[in-house]
Amino acid sequence: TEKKPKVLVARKTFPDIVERLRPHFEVETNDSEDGWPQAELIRRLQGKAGVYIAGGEKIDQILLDACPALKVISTMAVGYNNIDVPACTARGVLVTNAPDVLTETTADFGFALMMAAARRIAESEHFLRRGEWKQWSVTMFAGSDVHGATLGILGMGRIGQAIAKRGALGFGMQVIYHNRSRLPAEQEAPLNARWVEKEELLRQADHLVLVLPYSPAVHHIIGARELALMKPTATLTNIARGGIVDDAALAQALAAGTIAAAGLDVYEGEPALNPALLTVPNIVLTPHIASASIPTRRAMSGLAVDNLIAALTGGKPPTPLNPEVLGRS
Ligand code: 8YV
Repeated sequence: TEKKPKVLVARKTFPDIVERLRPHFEVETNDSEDGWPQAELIRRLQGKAGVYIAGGEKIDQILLDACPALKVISTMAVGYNNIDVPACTARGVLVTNAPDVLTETTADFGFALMMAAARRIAESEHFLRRGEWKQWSVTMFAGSDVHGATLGILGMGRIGQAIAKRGALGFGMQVIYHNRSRLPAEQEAPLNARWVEKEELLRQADHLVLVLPYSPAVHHIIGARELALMKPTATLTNIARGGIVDDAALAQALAAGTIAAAGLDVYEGEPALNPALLTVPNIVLTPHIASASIPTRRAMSGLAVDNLIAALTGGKPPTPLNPEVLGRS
């Protein structure tokens, strides 16, 4: 009898979803909540044909060279800046990600973070918890309006468009966006959305939300210079990736009143945080949970498993990133 291929589930996930792999593969799982150190990941990948990962595992040339049996990398994230896709393609390794299933949940969270920043929800809660609420005042934690304001979106992909839809249809916002490519007019119209240059986006947005994929080309694309172009009443929300924002410059801008408030779900060097971010009050900070609803995390995990099964059993993986690999034997 032919032996089943071996796969590694490098991130602990829903046990019933992992079960779906067992009829097809010999499965090794990570049962701790933490990712493995790189050397450990490489060691456990020996002889494995496929691996299930999340956004945190680094798949680079060194790992690929050290794991010649590896044929498929399936991430449960939509973002894949942790994976050297060209290096995988060069070696005939298929990479799949998990788009679409997290779009609406992530847009919900981006909107929530933006609203929390605008209306100073975290800041005022901390004040309350510290026992500092002694009297009511007219301007106490008065923030800025979300409804009717100008929503700026940097990165108008699936999640950006879902945020625009919330702003335009639910909150009567004007939407401006900047993206490498402009949406066709029939897609812009229902979102009340207008493409603008990046500088105009920074100058005009009342609430700026970052939803672009990370690449070295966009490292610190929001730094001191860009923050200085924004309105002093504006908010900045980052649900994209750490490194897009210069966190040190942001902390400084918030302390100086260059902008009013920020909402961050992602950080440079996370899970470590630039300590300066913790010293400014006008910021709401969450630990990379924008896609974290149970149904969505189950859907992401399920899609990653579907991709792994299809790719290694001669099927058609639903969401390949380098489908050109599939034709090769
Ligand atoms: C994930 C994400 O939670 O999909 C992404 O790109 O950043 C998040 O949805 C995380 O990367 C785990 O896969």
